[in-house]
Amino acid sequence: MTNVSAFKVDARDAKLAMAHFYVAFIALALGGLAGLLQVLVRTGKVELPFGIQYYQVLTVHGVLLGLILTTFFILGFQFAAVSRTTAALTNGARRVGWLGFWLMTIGTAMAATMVLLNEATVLFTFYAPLQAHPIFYIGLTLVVVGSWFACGSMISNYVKFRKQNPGKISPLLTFMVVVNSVLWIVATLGVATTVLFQMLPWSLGLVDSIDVLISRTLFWYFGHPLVYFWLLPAYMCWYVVIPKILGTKIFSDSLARMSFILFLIFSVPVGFHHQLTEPGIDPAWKFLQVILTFLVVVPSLMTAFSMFGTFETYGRSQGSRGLFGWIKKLPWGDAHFVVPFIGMVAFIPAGAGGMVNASNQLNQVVHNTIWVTGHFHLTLATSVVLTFFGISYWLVPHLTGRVLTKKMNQLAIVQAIIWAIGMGFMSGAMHIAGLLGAPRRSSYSTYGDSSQALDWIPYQFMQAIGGTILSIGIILVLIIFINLAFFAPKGEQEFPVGESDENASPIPVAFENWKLWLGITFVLILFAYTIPFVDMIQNAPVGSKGYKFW
Ligand code: HAS
Ligand code: CU
Repeated sequence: MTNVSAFKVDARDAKLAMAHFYVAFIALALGGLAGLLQVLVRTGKVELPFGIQYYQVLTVHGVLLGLILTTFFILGFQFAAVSRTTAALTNGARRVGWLGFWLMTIGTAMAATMVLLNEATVLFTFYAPLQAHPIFYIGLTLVVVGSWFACGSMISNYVKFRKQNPGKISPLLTFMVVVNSVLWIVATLGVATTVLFQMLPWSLGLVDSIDVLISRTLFWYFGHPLVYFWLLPAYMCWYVVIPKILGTKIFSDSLARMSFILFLIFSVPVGFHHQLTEPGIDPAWKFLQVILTFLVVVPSLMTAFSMFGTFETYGRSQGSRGLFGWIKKLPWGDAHFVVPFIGMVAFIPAGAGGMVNASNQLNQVVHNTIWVTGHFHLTLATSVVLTFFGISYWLVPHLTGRVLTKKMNQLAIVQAIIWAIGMGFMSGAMHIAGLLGAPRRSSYSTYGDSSQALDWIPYQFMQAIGGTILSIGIILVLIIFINLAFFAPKGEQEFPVGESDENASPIPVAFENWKLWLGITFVLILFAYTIPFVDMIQNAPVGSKGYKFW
């Protein structure tokens, strides 16, 4: 098992994965710069040059980091994971993968140009009544369609495996990639519908008005599973890669598959937890979706349980004693472990905050405050992103035929610690200010000189300190990425994939029963959304010129 080359990602697939990573890390550089500008502007001491608008910078930041960095990184990682654990892509599948990549890249360039021209200052959620230039929506559509090509290409590899190995269970990592790809396809149907049938015709001037409630509901039908599309690749690393890095077995292959299936089933019918304060949706349906939201917390609790199980098993095998003795035995000098581990620790308060958000009454306190911004900087910008950095520290050299040197390993650990400190300040200040009622998405200038503005100044400064520290963190990641892509010494870096215990009970074949899982997924979606949509359409307001769009 020590022969690394037997477990390598095919060289042609490696190129495809790396192409995705180049775009992802360029997005990180530009989006990070926008983030720094924002925290500085929010202190009220710095003004943006050249007439650039605050909300324009905020849009650049959110779109590049929340939508572009994530999608490109995830698809690149998933291509590599499938190629490594199943088989190299067929030539046809690889071509479809490249087609998807170019569609996404062209779409990104179109959308980014419009944002930079201040023609699409609509924030990363881009929902009505904010309106962008049609080219922005066409660009986003190309990104989504391109991602469908990518997902189709990965799924085709899995289908081929199933045909060639009847009755055999698929490799865990490939199975996880398929779940996440299916989740993504189901989710993006919502955003594609609102963009193509509502926003684009409206922005082209073909219709005078659109139904904002329907548009927002379609957006959040997509927006919540979107956050799990970000999270699941991090969970792939936690479940499958971390045990191998520790040199121990996967805690339970079946449990990991079960938790992924639960994400598929419960991710989509929960979008109303972003709309709890919106009129026009019957509280009974909001209540139902809140219950479903608490059900989708379960697979995360299973993941936490599984991770603690892995760490403790490893610690005991190294001779640890007592309840927390295993902590001392963990490999604290190995960036491949430490970086995602910091992400995991952050996910404990991050997840608790999510449950606060989802609790109807508590949501009334935090909704539209900067608490929510604090929440997603812990979930996405810490747990998920640090895990992505951790992945790239072995995956990039694996793909480029290089190795992570001791020096870079040290720098990676320093980077993650800097990230944790910076985010501690920034996200901490956001959570506290949010509880005190500070609005989200506001610049100093929005408050004017009101006394309210003065209340938030100490918190804005804490955010600026945190944001500045984070910018140093971004510079370090970029240094490491460039080193691993172009300059690190040649060699063979392992793509770690954990194995199950030989004594584990067999994995139920029911996990591969897609008719069953997709069936349940659609039934739940129909249950949670049909009547609310009928209500919205029947009670739709009439547009300004008497035009009723739906
Ligand atoms: Fe969220 C808003 C609810 C998870 C991202 N969320 C957002 C927004 C974003 C986002 C971007 O219900 C803002 C959207 C906007 O612009 O308006 N969220 C939840 C819930 C969860 C959750 C219930 N969110 C995430 C994840 C995200 C993310 C993950 C990105 C990746 N969120 C909400 C709600 C809102 C919301 C409302 C709307 C708020 C509003 O009013 O607008 C759950 O999935 C969380 C479950 C997590 C756990 C934690 C398990 C812990 C683990 C770590 C184990 C650690 C170990 C290490 C083993 C239960 C797995 C231990 C070692 C030691 C030594 C200690
Ligand atoms: Cu959500």
